[in-house]
Amino acid sequence: MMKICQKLKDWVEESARLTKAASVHWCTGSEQEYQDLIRLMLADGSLLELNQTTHPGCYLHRSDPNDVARTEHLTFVCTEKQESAGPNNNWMHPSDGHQKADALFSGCMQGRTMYVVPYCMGPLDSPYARCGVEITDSPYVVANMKLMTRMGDAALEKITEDGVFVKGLHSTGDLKEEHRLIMHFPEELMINSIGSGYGGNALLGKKCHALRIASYQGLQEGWLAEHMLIVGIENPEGEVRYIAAAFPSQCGKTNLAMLIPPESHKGWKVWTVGDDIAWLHPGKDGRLWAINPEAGFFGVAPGTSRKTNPNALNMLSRDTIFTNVAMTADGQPWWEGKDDEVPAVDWQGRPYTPGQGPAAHPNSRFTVAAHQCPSWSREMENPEGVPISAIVFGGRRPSLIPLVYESKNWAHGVLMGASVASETTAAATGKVGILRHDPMAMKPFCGYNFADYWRHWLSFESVCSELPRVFHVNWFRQGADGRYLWPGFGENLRVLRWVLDRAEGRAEACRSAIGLLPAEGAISTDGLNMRKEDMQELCAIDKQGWRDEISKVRTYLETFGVSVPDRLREEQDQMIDDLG
Ligand code: OXD
Ligand code: MN
Repeated sequence: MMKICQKLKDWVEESARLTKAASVHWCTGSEQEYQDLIRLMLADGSLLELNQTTHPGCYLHRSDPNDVARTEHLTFVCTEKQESAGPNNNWMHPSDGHQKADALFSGCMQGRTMYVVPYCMGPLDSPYARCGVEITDSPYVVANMKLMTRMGDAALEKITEDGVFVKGLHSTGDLKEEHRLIMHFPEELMINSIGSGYGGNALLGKKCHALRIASYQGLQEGWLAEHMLIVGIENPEGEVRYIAAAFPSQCGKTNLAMLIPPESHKGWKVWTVGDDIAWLHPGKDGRLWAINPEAGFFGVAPGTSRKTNPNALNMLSRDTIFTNVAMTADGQPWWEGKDDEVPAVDWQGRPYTPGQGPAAHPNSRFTVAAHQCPSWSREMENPEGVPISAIVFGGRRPSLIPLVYESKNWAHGVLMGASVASETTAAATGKVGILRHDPMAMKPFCGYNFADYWRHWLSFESVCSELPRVFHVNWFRQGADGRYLWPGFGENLRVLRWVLDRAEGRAEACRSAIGLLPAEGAISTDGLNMRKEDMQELCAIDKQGWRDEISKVRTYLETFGVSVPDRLREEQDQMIDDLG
C-alpha cells in the first residue's frame, strides 16, 4: 500500500473508533473494485439488474421512500460566527454541530464496512483541482463516487503530496428524518452527513464539497464555485466559444449542456464540458476560466427523451446507475416523458397502474461517467479549463422575464444573478411550483453569507481585465393561454448565438431600463413557425411588472442587512429611474 499522510490516517482511525465500523476498506478506484461492489449490492438486493441486452452494465437502486431529494431544512453551515453563514443558511455553532453529529455517528457502522474514498474534484493535474476523502458505509455511494469523481489511488497520491483535503464523513444511519443532518464546517474543511443515502446529501464530492465548501475556499483564495453548466459552441468555421450558465435545479441544465443543434444550424456543434458545477478563476490573460470539478453526471431522468436530449439517452444505454426510475416488463429503465411504453413496476417496485401517480419518482436520477456522453468535450480534462465568453443566468419564470437580455455592466450582471428567482421543483423536498429567490441558483449551495458572496463577485471587476458578458434567459415564458411561447431545447441555440455574438460585439441590441434586449430580427425565428407577436411578447417590457419585480428583489436583498454591497442598490436605483 502506498504512503498515506498522517492526518488522513489519524482521521480514518478516529472515525472507525467513533462509528465502530467492523472493517475498513481503502478504495483504489479500480474497475475490479467497482464490479465487486456491484456484485455485493446485487447480492444484498440494494441494486437490481436492468436488462443487460439493451442496457449492459446498467442497474437500478431504489432509495428509501422518505429519502428521495436534498433536505435543505436539515442542511447546516457551522461557522464560529453566525453572520459568516448568513441568512441564506441554517446555522449551528461548530461545537454544537460536532456534538450533535458525533452523537448520531456513534456506533452507526457496527457490523458494517467503512469505505475510505479518496477523490479529486477537477483534472488531477490541474492547479485548480481540490481533493477530498469521503468515509461512508454505503457501497452505493462508493459506486456513484467512482462515476462522478476522479476516485482512488491517483487522488490519494495527490492528497499525500499536498497534505490538504476536505474530510467528509457519511453514514446512511437509520434513514429516519429526525436522525438526518447534513453539516458543513467550512472553517475546518469538513462535512458530516448522516441519515440519508440520496445523491446531493450523500455523494459528498458534489453539492457539499464542490459547492458549499468550495465556495468558501473560493472566497479565501480568489475564485468562484458556481452551480453552472459549461458548454462549448462551435460555429461552422470551427471556432469554439464557451458559456457558463446557472439555473436552479431541474431547469434543464443537463439538456442545455448536451444540446443538439437543430436542422437549421448545419455545421454547428455543441460540446459538453460540465452540466452542474463550474469553478471559475481569473486567468493570466485577464479572462475568466472554468473547470468542471466533476467527472460524471447525476442527472434528472424524467423528461429525458429522444426529442429533449438524445445525447443523454444515448449515454444512458450502458454502464449507468439509475435511482428511483420505473421499469418495463423486460427490465428496461423507464420514466415519464421517455417514450410511449407503459412500465410494469413503479419506482418503489409496485405494479404500475396508470393514473395512480408517476411511475418514476419526479426526482429520479441517472449516474454516468461524463466520457460516455456523445458531446463530451476533451477540454473537460484540460488542467487550465476553458475561457468563458458569457455567463448566463436563468430561472423557471412563466411571466414577465424576457427570453433573453444582457446586463449593462458587470455590477448590473451581478445584480441580475442576485435577482434570479424560479419556481421550485422536485429536486428538493417541499412544495413544487412556488416562486422562490435563488440568487445565482446558489440558494441551497452557497457555503457563506450571500452579502459577502455578492461582494466577492463584484471584486472580479478589478481582477479580470476581460470579464465575460452577463445575460439572463427564460425558456419557460407562457402566454395568457398557458402555452410556452418559446420552443426551447435545441432551438435555444438561436438565443446562445445572439449571446455569443454580443460577447464578440457583433449582434444588435436595444437599450432598455432593465438591460440590453435583442433588436428585432437579431434572433432568427426562420423555420420555427412562431407567431410574430409571440417573439414580441417574449422581448417586451411590462414597466409596472418590472417595478414590482425590482421592489420584491430589493426587499429580499435587504434581508441580508447592511452588508449588502451598495453597488447592487445603485444598480437597482438606476433601473427604477430608467423605468420612469
Ligand atoms: C442537483 C440539484 O442534483 O441541483 O444537481 O439538485
Ligand atoms: Mn444541480
